[in-house]
Amino acid sequence: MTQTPVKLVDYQPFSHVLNRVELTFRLAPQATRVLARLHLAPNPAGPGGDLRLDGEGLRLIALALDGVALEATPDATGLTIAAQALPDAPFVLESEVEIAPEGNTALEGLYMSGGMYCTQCEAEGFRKITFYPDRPDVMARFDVRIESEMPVLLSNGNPVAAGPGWAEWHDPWPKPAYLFALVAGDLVAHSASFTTASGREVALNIWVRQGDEGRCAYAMDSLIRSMRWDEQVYGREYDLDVFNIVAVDDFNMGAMENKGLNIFNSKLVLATPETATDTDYERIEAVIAHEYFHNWTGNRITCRDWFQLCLKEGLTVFRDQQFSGDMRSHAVKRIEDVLALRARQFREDGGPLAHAVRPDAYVEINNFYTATIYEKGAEVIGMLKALVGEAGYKAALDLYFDRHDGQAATIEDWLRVFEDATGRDLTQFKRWYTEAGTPRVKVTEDWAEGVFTLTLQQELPPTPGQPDKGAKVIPVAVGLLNPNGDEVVPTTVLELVEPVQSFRFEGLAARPVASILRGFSAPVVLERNVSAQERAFLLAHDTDPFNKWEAGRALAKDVLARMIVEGAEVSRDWLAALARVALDESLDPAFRALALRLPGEDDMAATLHDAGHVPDPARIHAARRAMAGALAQELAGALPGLMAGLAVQGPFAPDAAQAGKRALRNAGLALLSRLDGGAAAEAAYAQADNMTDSLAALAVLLEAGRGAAELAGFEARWAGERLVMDKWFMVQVLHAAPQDLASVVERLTTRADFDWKNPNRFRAVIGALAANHAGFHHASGAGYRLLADWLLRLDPKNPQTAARMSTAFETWPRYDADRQALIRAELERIMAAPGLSRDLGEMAGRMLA
Ligand code: 0A1
Ligand code: ZN
Repeated sequence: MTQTPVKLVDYQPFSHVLNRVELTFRLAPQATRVLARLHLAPNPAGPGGDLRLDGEGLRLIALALDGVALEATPDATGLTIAAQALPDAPFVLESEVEIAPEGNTALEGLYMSGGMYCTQCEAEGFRKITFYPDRPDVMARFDVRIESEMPVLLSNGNPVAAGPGWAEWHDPWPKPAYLFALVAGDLVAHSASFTTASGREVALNIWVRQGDEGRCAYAMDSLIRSMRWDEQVYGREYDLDVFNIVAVDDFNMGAMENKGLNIFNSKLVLATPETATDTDYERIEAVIAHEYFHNWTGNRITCRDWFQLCLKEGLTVFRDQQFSGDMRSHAVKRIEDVLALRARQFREDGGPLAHAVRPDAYVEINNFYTATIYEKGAEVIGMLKALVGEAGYKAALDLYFDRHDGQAATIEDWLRVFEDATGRDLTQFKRWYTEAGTPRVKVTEDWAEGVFTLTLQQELPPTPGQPDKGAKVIPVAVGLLNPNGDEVVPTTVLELVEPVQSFRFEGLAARPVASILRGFSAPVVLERNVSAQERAFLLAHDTDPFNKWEAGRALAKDVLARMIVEGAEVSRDWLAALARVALDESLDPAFRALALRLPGEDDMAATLHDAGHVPDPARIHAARRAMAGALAQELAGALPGLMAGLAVQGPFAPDAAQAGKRALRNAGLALLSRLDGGAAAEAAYAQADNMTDSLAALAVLLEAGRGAAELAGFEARWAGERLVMDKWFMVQVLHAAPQDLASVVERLTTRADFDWKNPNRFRAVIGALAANHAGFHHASGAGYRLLADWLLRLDPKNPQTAARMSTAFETWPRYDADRQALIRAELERIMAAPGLSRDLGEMAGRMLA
């Protein structure tokens, strides 16, 4: 297979400018006709020469230039019109192509889901719809006419006119093709309206299948709050007469920010207390906000090329994280975000798939919608904000919107607005965008004659293709506590810019206890020799809620690591410290629930590997269970009272306060099952009146080796509900005992309702297979084999999702020689498969390199 990378250094502007696009769709499942009129002109700033249009899988029916038929033979990736055939002045290129949405299982371009037509064009799906310069720096105004028997016909922008069997849309805002969308279906709307700060009325609609309209209220409420928040916090107003959201069942990702017509995976729209968990509600709120915020950060200002993907994604994630913090709790949100960052991005950054936040080469761009570009991209913006301060950040963002509105911009443009607005030189800071890998910051402390000195040393591990790196600018937020727990130096941001640097704190009466990297002020690994006593002290006294949690986390990891490696007993001090937090009613229940969550098995495998050990998944699993058992014993007397005190009064509300209570109560239930074998969980399952509690109790029962009757009852109640049944599939796989995992997955995948071409269902089973650490890494290799079998089966149908799921193998270098050999053999089997996609081929190749 040839894998020619696209390189950032090769960027050239497009040969032509495209001012306007007229599209007509005559929809039919097997033979949709797409007529396109492209209003083109030579680009004075372009390289000149031929006109090259992208196009894949299109049957060309007719082509004409300024009304004159043109002979052209498309190749596998597009169509070239030779320079000699092109006028030196503006011209119109017309094409008619035929495509078959019904057979499109890749879910890119125009496809069908549950009887409706829908599109997904990011990153390069528009080329599967018509011949077009499918690149983000070509921005045009779109006029769209849809002809179809379907009752609801939607596209971007504002509605212009409609009649029986047709509708026309006009989008006044120039946009790249990846933001194009079309939907046609038998849909109903949950509607509302929004008045912008300047007094314009916007019609809001969430379009769903008949019967689902009662499940949209939370998504609509989240949308309205997002619109208001973006006005209040960023001064950004919505800019069309309508904002449409459509929920579809078959979707490769979470959702998509198409201009004025967001398309969502239905699991991120539909929710009732009976069908959705608190976590689902929280994600719906965050993703609705994320897609809405893209209207400014992504759509009004887009990316010049796909190497700049973090320009829109890092910034939009940063904005949605700020929003969620404002809506819920900043402390809890920060802890959750850091947990996710470490689990996904640190893992990626430390393995064969590591890449820069702005990479400089790719084979398949769909493989770069990663935790590094999204989540590390957001962290980099958080650091920028910490360095320039609130006022500097606001000035820079105002300048960004002002200067680049309507443009396709770059990371250089982004950094320049910060430099121009604040006067700060960001040359060194830019390394965060161009160099991969998670820096390690070693801390040493010194106390002499009333002066406390912190010495910070940064180490930058090699990553694929980047053996050597320059020192980063690392904002390290520090606070100092005196020995009785009072804060003597409030949070101060130290700027680490050299490989090694010392910072002095003078005038202290006694040696302080340092709270370092408060709020997780930089995405680094902190290496510090801290005694268990000092960690326990910070867990009890730190005024920074993130570091308070972090101290407990670090303590738990130290204890668990010793249990795994040395066979040590659970530390009594840790048990006592954690019990104090769990029972401290002055603390937010959500925070206490997070403190009670033991380090995950994959996290421990990474930690042990970093410390020079070879992780043994079975030992990690056993030790973690022993740790939970000991914690349950420690809390035994207090659990019933703790749980009773957390009962929720009144009707279900998906807000942070109730969700926190449920989370802590269910953490208590999990501990109780270590003592009573699951009896309380059986009762809890029977009494549950919402999905959060039902699913939590079911998981506890499965962990305890029970739950058969409950699984059957759940299935009988929810058999027709796809999103709820996804949970039923997933919970069984996540909580299967390691030795049973392969057979559980085999049983589930032979069921008639294992509709593996649906990405949600595939992820519910095959994604969960890889998330069950001890089961996936069972020494037999059965987990690895099963995953590879399913990736190879999915790849010809849906290469994008197959490639994403292959990242389950990215951690292979951590494990012992036998497991390494087993995983490499599966990756080699994948590489050798005939007809392997570019997507999966690139991923397997990078993992093996
Ligand atoms: N831009 C969307 C995510 C998205 C990316 C790629 C897709 O197909 C390859 C689909 C959606 C977002 O950030 O929400
Ligand atoms: Zn996004």
